Amino acid sequence: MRNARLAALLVLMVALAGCTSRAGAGTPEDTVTLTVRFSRFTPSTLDVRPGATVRLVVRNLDPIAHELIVGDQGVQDAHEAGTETSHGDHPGEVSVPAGATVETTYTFPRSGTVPFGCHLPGHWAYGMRGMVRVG
Ligand SMILES: [Cu+2]
Repeated sequence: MRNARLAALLVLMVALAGCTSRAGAGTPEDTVTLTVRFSRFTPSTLDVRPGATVRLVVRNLDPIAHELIVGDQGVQDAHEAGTETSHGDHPGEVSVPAGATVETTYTFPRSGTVPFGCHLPGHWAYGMRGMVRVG
């Protein structure tokens, strides 16, 4: 009888542990802070776990506005060519006013690399970009 109760408790504990180790979709598992200064991101290279949902906090120390766009090269090209001036509706895309700290959440793929950067005029070309390495 006592062993049966113990076994039930063990099953429950294992089930709960399973729940907590699997974050639901859109629930950040990690937080990374990107600092912007002189139109550069620091760090400019990030390592994340495969498939991780990451909360990205951006601290803009510059007296000018920036943005953070996370996404594959197609996303980056679209933003470089586009005219959208404010972001915040899509995961991984956020406007960063001068002196502000903002955040966005992005779910990375299972492998590969994902670029990020700022597409305000001239910023990408100047070097305001970086790379996320998955795995
Ligand atoms: Cu910028």
